[in-house]
Amino acid sequence: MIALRMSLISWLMIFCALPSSVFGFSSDFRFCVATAAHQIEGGNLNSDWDRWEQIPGKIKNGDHARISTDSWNHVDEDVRHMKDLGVDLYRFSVEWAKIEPSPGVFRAAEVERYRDLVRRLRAEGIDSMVTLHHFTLPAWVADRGGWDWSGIADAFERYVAFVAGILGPDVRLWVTINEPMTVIAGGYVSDVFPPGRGNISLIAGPITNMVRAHARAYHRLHRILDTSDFRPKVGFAHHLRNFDPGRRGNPLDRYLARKFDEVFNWAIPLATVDGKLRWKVPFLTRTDVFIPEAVGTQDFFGLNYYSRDRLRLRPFKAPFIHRETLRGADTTELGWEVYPVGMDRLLIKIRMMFPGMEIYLTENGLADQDDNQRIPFIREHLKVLEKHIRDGAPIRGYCHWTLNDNFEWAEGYTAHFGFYSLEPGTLKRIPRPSAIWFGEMTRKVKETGRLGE
Ligand code: GCO
Repeated sequence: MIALRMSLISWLMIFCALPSSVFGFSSDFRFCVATAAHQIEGGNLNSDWDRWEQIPGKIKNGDHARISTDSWNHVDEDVRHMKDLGVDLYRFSVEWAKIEPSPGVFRAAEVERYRDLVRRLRAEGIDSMVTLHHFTLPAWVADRGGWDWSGIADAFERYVAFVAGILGPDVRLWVTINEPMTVIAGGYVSDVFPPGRGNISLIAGPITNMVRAHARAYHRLHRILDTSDFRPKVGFAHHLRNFDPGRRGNPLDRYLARKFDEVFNWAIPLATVDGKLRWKVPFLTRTDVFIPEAVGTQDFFGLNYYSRDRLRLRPFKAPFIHRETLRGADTTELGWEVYPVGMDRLLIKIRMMFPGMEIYLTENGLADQDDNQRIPFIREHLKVLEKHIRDGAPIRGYCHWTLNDNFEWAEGYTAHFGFYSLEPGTLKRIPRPSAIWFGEMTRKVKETGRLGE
């Protein structure tokens, strides 16, 4: 009997000592919403994107971001809504074109606005994750060649140092560059983003400069901010997609999917492991450079996950590469396949390639004006996270894209990613049913550690 009681007690002790991950979401798991300055603030007049938006035909309906959600005049409302959503992390970006509108001219007041926001959020129990580059460049950087300019890493580092000097220790989580490969795909492979080069053979230079700029920012942030009891975490936010062959048995399609995966998904993350940035797509693009300063420059893996592409190669029919969606698949307002399994597939790979590295879902979301799909979409993706967390993965947070409907780049205002829609004219924020649900769900998960039914 005594022996039995002993063993019961030992079992109980072992049970209590088990990491909370075995049960699911720990109490310090972060729920979060994500935004980007150009998409929400308005008035970003000294940027490459503002110019781009003036070119007829570039943005659907001739939309532009000059007012957008006018976020600076709606801070009270937006912070209140974040509280309603139950988030304790807000991912937003600071705007280089506003902070350094011409070379070497830095506007402290612009960064102080962000600092006030950070403090304001903190007072409400919400931490900040700050992105330093989210698609837009100052027009003067674009004039010098943008990501092709050999001086861009220096200039980026200077700007980052200025921001860090003001935001300083109030921010623990930093994203240097958001979705570097989306900038490349949109602005260099195709022409839907500035600078609109539309030529895949030109991608090696700008990608190399992005990795260099990231590495310089990474080291500079740590030099400025690390102290004996404070060490911020710095990383990228990578947009990873699942690339699958359009025709399963077709060797051309399989090859294409493999190459997209190699270049779009992994070239940059892997360069932060051994400093080697390399890929090879015969006849189109190849590179092999060593960037020693990039080694070890991800304190966390930031994953933006949305969907998958099925690729079909048609060697004799322009544009040669066709992206398609599985027939009958559930798709969003933008035609993107709803595919939570893809998040699982990518997390498996990330955990294998970056063992032990903390992971943040820096973005996940969907365009869904009617809000019919948002709740199941989020639930299914969170289930995937829960599975990985139970399996011991150090997944630290989930950022939903996004708080309010906003300027969706080339799609203008036709894509509705927000928990809140905006009343035309007044810009009053109106909650979609999923916003209410999300608030209840985050509270329940914080209490129980489980997603539940
Ligand atoms: C991106 C960006 C966001 C988008 C969001 C929805 O992935 O393009 O990070 O700026 O708005 O992803 O497309």
